Amino acid sequence: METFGGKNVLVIGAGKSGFASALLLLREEGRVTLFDERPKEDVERSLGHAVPPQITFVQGRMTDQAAFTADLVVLSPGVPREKLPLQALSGAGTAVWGELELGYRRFRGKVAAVTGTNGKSTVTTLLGQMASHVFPEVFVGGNLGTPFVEAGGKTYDWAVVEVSSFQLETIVAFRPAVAVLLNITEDHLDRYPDLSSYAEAKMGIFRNQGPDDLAVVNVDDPEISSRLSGITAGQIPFSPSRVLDAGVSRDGEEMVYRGGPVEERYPVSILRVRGSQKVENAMAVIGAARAMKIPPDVVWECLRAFRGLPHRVEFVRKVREVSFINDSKGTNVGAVIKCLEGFSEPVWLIAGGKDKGLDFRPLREILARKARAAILLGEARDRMVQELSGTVPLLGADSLDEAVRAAAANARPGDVVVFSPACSSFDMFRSFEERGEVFREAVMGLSE
Ligand code: UMA
Repeated sequence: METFGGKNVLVIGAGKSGFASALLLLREEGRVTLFDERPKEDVERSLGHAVPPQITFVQGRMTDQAAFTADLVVLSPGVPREKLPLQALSGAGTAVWGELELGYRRFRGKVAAVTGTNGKSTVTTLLGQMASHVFPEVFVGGNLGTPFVEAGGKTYDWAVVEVSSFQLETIVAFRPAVAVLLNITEDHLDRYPDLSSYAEAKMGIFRNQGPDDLAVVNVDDPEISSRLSGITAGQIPFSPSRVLDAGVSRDGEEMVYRGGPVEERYPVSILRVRGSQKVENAMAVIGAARAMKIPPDVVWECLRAFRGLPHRVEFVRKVREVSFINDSKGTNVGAVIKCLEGFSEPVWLIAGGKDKGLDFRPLREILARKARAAILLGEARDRMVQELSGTVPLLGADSLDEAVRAAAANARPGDVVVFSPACSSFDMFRSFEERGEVFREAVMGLSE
């Protein structure tokens, strides 16, 4: 294993993943410089840690001059690649890795990786729970929250890692034994020129796999099914709508896995989570569990016991017969559609946030079918009004609290108020979690 003792290492971005990478490289006795556009005090406050004195902190962008003296550049997922002289660096033979790549090179054990536009945290968590029932040492993390590099230095049976398109942009050798791709719909168009480039970044999860590895793929998704020929790993397909000869499919009220002589059946009724995406997520987990040789009784029990993650179609409270649902993690249009599909009651949708350049028009049909009205807020509000007008009444709000109060004042008994923003949170909040908590507090503050 190549280590960086005594070598010159530059880490770009001092967030969770950059800081964890810097600490790992410091333990290897690398000479580490950490760059961030924010002042050191801000960075330390959000990390909740001081940057150790052995790490040189530089506020600002990495200069070309610094780049060309480096033995390794570690790029954080939130830093766009265009900010680095990548071609020149590769010409000079300098390694440019993301934290995922560094984590992979330091990891001892097998890796199951999960990506997709929506559902990846849920699938990673559930698969991680199943794996932890069967194998003594399991790491669960990645984009979900705990950086993968934190697993370095110890031996594991498996890592179950959520990986994002940003992280997959900076892999070199990352090769998961099991790779899961859930779905691909528009997201992050402030980072990618079009859906196709975003989809190609997601397909990177399969790039280094060989025939002994396994790929669990949603063959109902047109962006995925049109790219299946590029996968060299063995495939376990899943389809929420069709019956497949092999793989995981829906047969009436059952989810069925078929592989050679093996057949396993799981009733949809054992799933206790809300939302229409629950079957798709469960099928992906069943396929991945089979790839990891997790016994069916463990799969069944964990599917049955799982109650869902916070901020994902999460029930908060009923006030005067109106239910309030927190889906703050619904940060793109596809997630909102899937969330709304799960409700038969009339919906008051609260949406809006940071504008990522997504097309909001695919929401028109579902709003007309499911919603009484939409209450819009945040940076994307005006564009949402333009693209959604003529569907249902559109109201405006200047804060999440005001939106919740407006919905509560207008909703009728039996309605459901759904906060599923279709946007990221960074215009008004630090994270989707903070935004979800603010929503929850506003709902808890309503009087009966
Ligand atoms: N920064 C710069 N220059 C830039 C951009 C950022 O200096 O041009 C600095 C910021 O000031 C900040 C740091 O870089 O101090 C932030 O780095 P980062 O945005 O890469 O974030 P991390 O804190 O390292 O968190 C990352 C993931 N963030 C992103 O991909 C944007 C986290 O996913 C992940 O949990 C964490 O690593 C651990 O793996 C978050 C996310 O929003 C939850 N992911 C996206 C999603 O799920 O849709 C992909």
